[in-house]
Amino acid sequence: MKKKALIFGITGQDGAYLAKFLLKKNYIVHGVKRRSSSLNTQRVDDIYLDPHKKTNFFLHHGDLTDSLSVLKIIEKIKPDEIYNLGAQSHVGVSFDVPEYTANVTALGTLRILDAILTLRIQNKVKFYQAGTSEMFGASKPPQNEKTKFYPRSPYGIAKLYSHWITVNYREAYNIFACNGILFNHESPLRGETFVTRKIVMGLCKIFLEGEGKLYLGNLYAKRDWGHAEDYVKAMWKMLQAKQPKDYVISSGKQYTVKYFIDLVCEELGIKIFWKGKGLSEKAFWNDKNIISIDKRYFRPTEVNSLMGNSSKARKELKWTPKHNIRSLVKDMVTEEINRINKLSI
Ligand code: NAP
Ligand code: G4F
Repeated sequence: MKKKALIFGITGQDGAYLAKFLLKKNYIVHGVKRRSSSLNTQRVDDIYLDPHKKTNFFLHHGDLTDSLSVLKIIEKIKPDEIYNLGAQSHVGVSFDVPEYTANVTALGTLRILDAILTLRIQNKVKFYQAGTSEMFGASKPPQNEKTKFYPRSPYGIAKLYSHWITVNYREAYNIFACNGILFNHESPLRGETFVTRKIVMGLCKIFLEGEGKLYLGNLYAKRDWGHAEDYVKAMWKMLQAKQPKDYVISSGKQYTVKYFIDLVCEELGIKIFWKGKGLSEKAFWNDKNIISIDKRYFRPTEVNSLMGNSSKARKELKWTPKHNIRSLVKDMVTEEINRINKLSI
C-alpha cells in the first residue's frame, strides 16, 4: 500500500519541494491550501493534475486558524505522515502582525496535534513540525540541539511554542512527533521578500534589464544558508527513524548578507564596489548607485549570527546536503535568468 502524506503549507517553498520528493518516493500526497483572492498554487502547478484524472497529488482547502477544517481534513485523509510547514513565516512581518503570527504559527500546531488525539490516531500517524534556528535568536553560534533558546521576534516565539507543544504531546501521548530545527534554506522557489531571493531578483533586473535599484536593511547579519531541496529530505528522514527526536539541520557555515550579494554579482560576472558606512553604505556598478540602505528593513530586534551544528542528524539520520553556498547561488541566479528570458519571449 502506498503511504499517504498530508502537508500543511503545500503552497510554500518547502511544501513544493517536499511534495515533489514524496511523489518520487511513491507516496500519495495531500496538501492543504488556504483560500486566497488570487491563485497561490504556482509552486505546485507543475505536479497538479485535474483530480478527475489519475493522480497521486491532491489539494484541499483549509486553514491552520480553523480547528474544524484541520480536524476534518485529517479525518478524511487518514494520513500516515503529517508535515506541518504552514506558518506566517516572515520574521520582519511578525512584528507587524504578532497576534496573527501566534495564531497560525503557534496555535496552528496545537490544532493539528490535538486533532490527532481527538481522532484517536496517535499510534498510527507520524508528525513533523517545522522548527527554526530563529528559536536560538540571541544565543551564540554554533547552535545545536542543546543550545539555549532565546528568540528575538514574535515569529521565533510562536515557533518556540510549537516546538514545546510538539515535545509535550510526544511525551504525554506517545505521538511519533519530531521537531526539525532548520536553519535558513533557500531556492529558486524562495518567497520574494526573503533577503536571498530579493537580492537575486533585484540584481538580475538591474544587470539584465537595466532597471531598478535595491533597498536593503542590515547587511551584516550572518546566516547559515542551505538549499531547500536538501532540507526537505531531512524532514522525511526524521519520520523514518526508529525513535521520534528533534534535530538541527544546517550547513555549518555562515556568511553575511553583504557576502551573499558579492557571490550573486560574481555569478553574474559583474564587479561592484561599496562606499560609505551605516545607513549611508551604498553599492555602485559603473558609477551607478544600485544598492542603498533603507531603515524600514531593519527589525526592532535582530538575530545577528546563526550557524548550526547538525552532527546529530548527519550521524543518526545519515543526512548529508548536496549543495553548498555557491551551488545555491548558481541555482537561484540561473532560474531567475530563465524566468526573465521566458517573460521577454
Ligand atoms: P513559506 O514559503 O512562507 O510557506 C509557508 C506556507 O504556510 C505557505 O504555503 C502558506 O500559504 C502557508 N500558510 C500561511 N498561513 C497559513 C494558514 N493560516 N493556514 C494554512 N497555511 C498557511 O515558508 P517556507 O520557507 O516554505 O518554510 C516552511 C516552514 O518551515 C514554515 O513553517 C517556516 O516557518 C519554517 N522554516 C523555514 C525556514 C526557511 O529558511 N525557509 C527555516 C526554518 C523554518 P500561502 O502560500 O497561502 O501564503
Ligand atoms: O531572509 P530573511 O528575511 O530571513 P530570516 O529573518 O533569517 O528568516 C528566515 O529564516 C528563518 C530560519 O532562521 C526561518 F525560520 C524564517 O521563516 C525565514 O525563512 O532575513 C535574513 C537576514 C536578516 O538578518 C535580515 O535583517 O537578512 C537581513 N536583511 C537585510 N535586508 C533583510 C533585508 N531581510 C529581508 N527579508 N529583507 C531585506 O531587505
